[in-house]
Amino acid sequence: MYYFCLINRHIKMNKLVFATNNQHKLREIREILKDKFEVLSLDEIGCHEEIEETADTLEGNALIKARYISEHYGYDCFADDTGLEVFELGNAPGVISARYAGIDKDSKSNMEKLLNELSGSHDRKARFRTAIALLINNEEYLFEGIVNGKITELQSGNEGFGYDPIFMPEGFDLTFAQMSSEDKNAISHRGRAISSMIDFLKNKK
Ligand code: ITT
Repeated sequence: MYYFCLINRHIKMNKLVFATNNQHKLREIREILKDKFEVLSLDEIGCHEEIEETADTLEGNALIKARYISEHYGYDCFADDTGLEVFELGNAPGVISARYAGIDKDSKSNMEKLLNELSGSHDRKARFRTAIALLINNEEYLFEGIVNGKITELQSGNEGFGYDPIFMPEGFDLTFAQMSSEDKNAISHRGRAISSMIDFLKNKK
């Protein structure tokens, strides 16, 4: 009986909800965490409501999403909020990356707006920054992942999502959208933030 409980506890500890409505992110995270954690989607726990991201920092928004799931559904969970920070534009679009071209706009419009804002500019340095909030056993933890790079003049590649076709990571001649998901995950903002979270969870057990 005691043995059974231990196994059960172990299985439960390996389940984590990822609080995102972005199916691309979900796929990336599942690939990164495969073999380590069973990642449950919002759909799988029956959460279909919109969680409003009202904070003015990535960390604040990640915490809002993770706290919502923990409070309303009682699961251990984590959430990520990601921003593209362009130095020439004072780190815009940053926390408003998803709605840079307007509330109803999509990635195509966001990229077009960014390329217009940067047209003629020689300084195209940028970085992706991800903040992850983890809520486990009612305790909160934050992790960060950054990848430096630049904004290209044109869109290239069909992989990935969001701003990937115009972001070229430092040390590469390819945009994220020209890389396989495995190669992107190995160096990306999200991959790095998740690695920190995995290291933390390993040491916690
Ligand atoms: P959730 O809040 O439901 O997780 P979201 O799509 O709103 O999903 P974010 O606010 O974190 O996610 O993302 C802000 C914007 O940055 C959004 O337009 C994404 O498409 C884009 N983005 C996030 N991660 C990206 C990545 O790895 N590569 C390219 N663009 C990314």
